[in-house]
Amino acid sequence: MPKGGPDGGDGGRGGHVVFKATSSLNTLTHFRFQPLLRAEKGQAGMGSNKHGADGEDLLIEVPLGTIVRDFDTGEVVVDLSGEGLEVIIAQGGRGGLGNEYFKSSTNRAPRRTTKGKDGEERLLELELKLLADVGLIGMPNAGKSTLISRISESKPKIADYPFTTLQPNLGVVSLGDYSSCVVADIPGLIPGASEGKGLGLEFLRHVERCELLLHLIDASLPPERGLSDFDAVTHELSAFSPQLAKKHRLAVLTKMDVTESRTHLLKLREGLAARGMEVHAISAVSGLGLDELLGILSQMLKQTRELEHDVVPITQTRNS
Ligand SMILES: Nc1nc2c(ncn2[C@@H]2O[C@H](COP(=O)(O)OP(=O)(O)OP(=O)(O)O)[C@@H](O)[C@H]2O)c(=O)[nH]1
Ligand SMILES: [Mg+2]
Repeated sequence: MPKGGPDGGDGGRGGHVVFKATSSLNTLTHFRFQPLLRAEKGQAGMGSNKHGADGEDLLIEVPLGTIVRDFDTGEVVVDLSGEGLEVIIAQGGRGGLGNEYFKSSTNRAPRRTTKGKDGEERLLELELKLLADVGLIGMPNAGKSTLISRISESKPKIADYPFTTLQPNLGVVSLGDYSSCVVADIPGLIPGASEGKGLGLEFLRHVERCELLLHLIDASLPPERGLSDFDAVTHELSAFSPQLAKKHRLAVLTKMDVTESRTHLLKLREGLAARGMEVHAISAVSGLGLDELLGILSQMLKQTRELEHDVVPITQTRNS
């Protein structure tokens, strides 16, 4: 200000781009339509020593279990595996300093200002690996969605044709004694899923983090078919990843309310036992075996949870 001394305020900080993990989202599809995420600019500093306002942070919700990687190096930036976890994915720029800042006893009329610092710009790749304790796997039509709808609040579409489920569904299942677990229903697997056939491949990685897999087999089909379906899914698991094949897996015979299922039961049990599987029979329609199944889940998860400790690598959490 002529004859009035320096009065240029500092510029505001640019907004950060922040990711927040939430269990209420199950897919990353919203990023497909909105791939460029830009937080608000900081305002320029103004006369009368007014600082520019900071830009608003851009808070983007991502599904719990999203892994953020640097697109070029493939390095994991953050694994958003904690509900509500907020992480700054790109730092906002710093506002420049106005001439007021440079005022001193020896320099009463500084003409100096500094430019701000550009905000961070990053190319990132997001991969979703849902966080569920228990994964439901099996051929299309095995009854996965029907089961999750019976034991949780999740209400997926259920129908008498393959590939009814197109996106994974998560459901919280109460296990009594104040504990609960998250169950994931994924689209059906077919032979060749590990090479990309059907829908399975894209979703197999969701069960990579599960403690336990329930492998559903439609008992109303002829037992030979049930067993060959079982083998086909087993094969896809190991072809996808050896770790996945090594996961604790329980065979669950479904649709036991159907008359044919009862006549198939013995053969299926024998065949699965010969494959080293523990077998459990249920009907999601009549409710047969469901309480026992949840009891088994509760026991198994208790064991694994006692061994496990939660370690989440975090780069920088917001407000820290
Ligand atoms: N009778 C009887 N029918 C069942 C039972 N569970 C599932 N079904 C039927 O089997 C069909 C397939 O069930 P879904 O739950 O959609 O099967 P899914 O495994 O989720 O199938 P995809 O999503 O296509 O992989 C539907 O017509 C269900 O009504 C059961 O316990 N008893
Ligand atoms: Mg389904």
